[in-house]
Amino acid sequence: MRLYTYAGSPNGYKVELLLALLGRAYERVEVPIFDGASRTPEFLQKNPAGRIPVLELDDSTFLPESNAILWHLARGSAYMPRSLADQDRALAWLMFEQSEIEPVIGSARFWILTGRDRTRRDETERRVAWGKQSLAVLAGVLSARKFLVGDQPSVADLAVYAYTHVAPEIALALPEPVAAWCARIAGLPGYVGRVFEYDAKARSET
Ligand SMILES: N[C@@H](CCC(=O)N[C@@H](CS)C(=O)NCC(=O)O)C(=O)O
Repeated sequence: MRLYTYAGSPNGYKVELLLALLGRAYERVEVPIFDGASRTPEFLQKNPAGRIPVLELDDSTFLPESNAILWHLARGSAYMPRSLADQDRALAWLMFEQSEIEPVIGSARFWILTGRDRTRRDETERRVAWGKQSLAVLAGVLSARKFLVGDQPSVADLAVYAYTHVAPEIALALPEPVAAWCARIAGLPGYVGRVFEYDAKARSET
């Protein structure tokens, strides 16, 4: 298994977190996305959308989209909910993450940390306010239960955790139930944290 990823990306991190929790071996290939490395003809063969993460499987096929990769890796593991009904619920959280967290908290964070907010102030403010609403949704759910689906950590928690736990970097405070849930995830055996840093090229908008 080979993972094409970028160290500054929480989308890439969510996959590496699950791989670590599962104790799975893989080859890691760093893709300098701000040098255009995810847009070369060669990389576009792996993912026509030109984005990381991409997982190269043992049969030499490529799987893009962080949450699809999580789903693939979680199959047959303790991180896949047992019942089909709970699997449906986990899938709903993966969709929630891609519509209410990643393009919301993730985009606002990227713009603010790389100075891109200066050219899109209104949109940044809109997404920060929207991110606050998404965190409130999570707080409501997590005030009543320990994990997002059932009473065990699952693929749903890992997908949602990646951009949620870094929300405080853009002054989006985590409501108490969400902070407590993040601490539960960070306490899982095999957990790996990550210090995300954008390289200098990420800060220049071309
Ligand atoms: N929905 C995709 C989003 C992936 C994504 O936005 N990747 C960014 C890094 S976080 C990327 O590769 N950007 C490089 C580019 O767009 O050229 C996923 O969850 O995997």
